[in-house]
Amino acid sequence: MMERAMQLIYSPTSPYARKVRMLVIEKGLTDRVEVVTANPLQDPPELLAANPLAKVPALIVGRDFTLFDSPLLCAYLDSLAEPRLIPERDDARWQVLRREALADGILDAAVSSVMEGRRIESQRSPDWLARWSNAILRTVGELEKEAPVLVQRFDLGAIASAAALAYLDFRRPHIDWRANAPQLDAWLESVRERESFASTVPPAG
Ligand SMILES: N[C@@H](CCC(=O)N[C@@H](CS)C(=O)NCC(=O)O)C(=O)O
Repeated sequence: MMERAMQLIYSPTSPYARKVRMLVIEKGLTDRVEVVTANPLQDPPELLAANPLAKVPALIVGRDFTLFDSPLLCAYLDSLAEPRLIPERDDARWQVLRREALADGILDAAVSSVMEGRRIESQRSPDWLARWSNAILRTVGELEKEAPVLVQRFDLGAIASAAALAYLDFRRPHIDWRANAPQLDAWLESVRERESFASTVPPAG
């Protein structure tokens, strides 16, 4: 009997969802994961049923079993098939998850900045915007130290890093992250050729 596909609720511009979609492609799981688009800001019922936090991505694994928060989705999907993109061996595992956390932290600051920028001007906080920009640049600097490892293996740390840097280009183009990250810049260029990256580019706008 054919196994029922899981459903990944995502928005085409969400970088967290892009990370999960890239992992699905890298692992060859596209037949097992059906993608369903949703705008989280409109609180669609299928998203609220899958994730009370009303955030994408969310994964409907089966009846009464949904998962949310992209690191958890990635860990679950990674457990389903080879190749493992989160190593099982201790030290390598924590290093990969640490890189994912750095990249996700860049996203948290960048997404918060985007939302802040959408508020009316009198409600925007220049202090918070500056704080998030500083956090982004410091963390890109930390990821730059990891570039020699990123070029070696396209694991979850690399997928998350590519999704985060590409999101900066997409939504925060005025942040010149390349100035102090030449190795990451060159690495991201090489990632552009991968199908998982090329087929998940967000639509303009
Ligand atoms: N920690 C979450 C963050 C997900 C997230 O913030 N997604 C955004 C879209 S990029 C969202 O759904 N926002 C709607 C909201 O915050 O209400 C993850 O890693 O999945």
